[in-house]
Amino acid sequence: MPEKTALIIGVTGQDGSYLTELLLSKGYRVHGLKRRSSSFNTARIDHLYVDPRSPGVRFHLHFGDLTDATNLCRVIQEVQPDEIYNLGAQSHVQVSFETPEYTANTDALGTLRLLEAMRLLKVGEQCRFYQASTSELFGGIKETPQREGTPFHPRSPYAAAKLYAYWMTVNYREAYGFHASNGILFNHESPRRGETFVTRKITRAVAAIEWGLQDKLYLGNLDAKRDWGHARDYVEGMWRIVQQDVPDDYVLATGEAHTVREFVECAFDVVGKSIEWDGVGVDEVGYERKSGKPLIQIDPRYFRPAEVDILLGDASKARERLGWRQTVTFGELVSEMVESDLRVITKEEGRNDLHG
Ligand code: NDP
Ligand code: GDR
Repeated sequence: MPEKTALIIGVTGQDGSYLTELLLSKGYRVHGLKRRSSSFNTARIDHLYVDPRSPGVRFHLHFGDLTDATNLCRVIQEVQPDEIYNLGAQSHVQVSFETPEYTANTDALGTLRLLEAMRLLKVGEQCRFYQASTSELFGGIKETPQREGTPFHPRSPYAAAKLYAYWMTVNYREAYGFHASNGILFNHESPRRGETFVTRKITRAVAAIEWGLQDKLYLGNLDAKRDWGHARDYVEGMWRIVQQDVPDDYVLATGEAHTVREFVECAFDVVGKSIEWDGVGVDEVGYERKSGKPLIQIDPRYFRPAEVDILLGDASKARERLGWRQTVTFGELVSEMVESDLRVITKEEGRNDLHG
């Protein structure tokens, strides 16, 4: 089989790093778009990077940005990819309320810029396109489980921007015959998850509290329910979506939802701390049962202007057509993230002595 070339937008993110690993393991040549930053932003892919002067290098990085159409055109023209994965986004829901215009520019118009670049450069006929769509599209829909035909009701500037990107992907498929597909992915996490998403915020805090470096964890809405899977499983699904002869849209989800509160309990459980809750609303506190020490407190700053109460997906279509299923359970995911942060935090703080 001839070697394929993939271009990953958002290569430095959680999913970008796992997808790069997957595609390299399949023999792909992988090109990634990375943003210029005043500090290093390649920690998640540093282990994959090889000096470009070495022979047989298959992983290459290009500077670029979804807000820069000429840059996207140039990179696509240079790389001539067989597959483009658009994982680039301002991906934080809470932050999108503070930066709605930037979020729209990157997440909505950025997707349009990519699709237009493919059309203008006439690569759309041979190049396949994957759009990182999201369960946030369902937002306000309380009816569960949510699947491909479920109506959309975005509840944030992020979700509204992603809704535009979703439909433009469908539109380029219908209007120009592009092989363009949406993966409607429910939350997926890992030890590489950004530190300000709730799961990683919790697992980092568990580790820091365990090592005596932090007293308390401040959180927002403990009752939100999410369908949490492992990012490594989900990038496998992305690849399978792109390999289909006919482009289409697919939900990837575990079919199991847990509250933020349950995630907290499960994470503290990994280090042998059992949590007891007392109080209501913003006065609720989570205590360590044994010592009575308050460990979790509510901070209203973390409540969102419009919340998404429940996301729970039905991935039957992906199971039947792609043969995709998740391999990591909720408990395994939480344990892996806590165990990893127990190692990372001590290393960061230079407190490796505490391992002993
Ligand atoms: P991350 O936030 O970890 O990664 C986002 C990536 O996009 C980073 O590489 C980031 O670069 C890059 N990026 C941000 N802004 C721009 C821009 N203006 N131009 C080019 N690149 C940009 O997200 P995840 O890996 O978790 O998610 C991948 C994609 O999937 C995102 O589009 C997200 O919205 C979507 N998604 C994620 C889900 C999840 O649960 N993880 C679920 C459903 C959809 P930098 O590193 O420099 O910040
Ligand atoms: P989400 O992820 O909004 O689902 O978007 P996040 O982890 O930020 O929030 C999940 C839920 O936890 C509640 N929550 C808190 N969230 C954060 N970040 N910090 C807190 O302190 C906190 N306390 C409670 C939130 O209110 C929310 O209900 C993620 C992103 O990866 C998106 O890019 C992606 O599209 C969706 O998942 C599917």
